[in-house]
Amino acid sequence: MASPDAAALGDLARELSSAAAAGRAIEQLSRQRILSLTSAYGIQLVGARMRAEAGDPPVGLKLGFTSREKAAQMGVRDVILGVLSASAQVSDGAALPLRTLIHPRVEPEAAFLLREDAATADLSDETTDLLDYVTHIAPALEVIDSRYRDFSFSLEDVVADNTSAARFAVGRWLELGAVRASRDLARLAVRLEVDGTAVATGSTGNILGDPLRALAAVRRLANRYGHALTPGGIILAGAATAAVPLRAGTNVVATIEGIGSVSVRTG
Ligand code: OOG
Ligand code: MG
Repeated sequence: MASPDAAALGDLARELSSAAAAGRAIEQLSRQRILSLTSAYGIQLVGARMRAEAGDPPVGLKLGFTSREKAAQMGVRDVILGVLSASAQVSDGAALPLRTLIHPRVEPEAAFLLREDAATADLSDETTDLLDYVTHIAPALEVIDSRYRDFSFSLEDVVADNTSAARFAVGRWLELGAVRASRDLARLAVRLEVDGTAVATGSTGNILGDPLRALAAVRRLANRYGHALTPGGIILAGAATAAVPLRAGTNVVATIEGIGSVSVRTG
């Protein structure tokens, strides 16, 4: 088995993008070739660039596997970074059609909003603290939808597949300083409800011990693999619980104690 060259990375990005467009799962890329983590991020970034060129620009970044429960659910260890594209965003309270998705799952998350000048942050400087660039925090939910059969993959596969990113919704932004003045961000209860029933519960502390630690992970991974910060962009800090399969015709609500709720109606 050989490793993919630059042209092959483009072909693999197109294969994943076609799978997403058709709503059909494909075999894990790592079954047919040797896939390094660097090649996997290369495929992910080519895919994001192709979407941007087609009029769907990045609006932020997301972390995956920041929660131990999630990492155990998927059998992986490392934290991973993905790109949030504009078309993936669904408004709070809006309809979210599942028709085009393969086997969607939902997870409750926390989102950070970056300042306009965040894109000027020197990511290669280890003393750069992205917290200095965060203005707001909000409850969020992410819908993940692996393009791989059976939602099963290696770390490299899921990185190439843009960390299963499919849809996300963000609730009302609160000023981070004000929230931190009255709350310990590492100890807020998180709840995911479907049609009024709690289907997953956890704590913001499940996100790397403290969701603010997500910012250091974003700096490190973005610098290492070549992701850019979007001015005024969104950062999804990662799930606080395991992901829950989504069904059509339900009302899904993610709540972070003291911060608020965000919802979508699946169709
Ligand atoms: C990868 C995405 C993980 C999170 O919040 O942990 C993720 C997957 O589980 O398919 O988004
Ligand atoms: Mg997630």
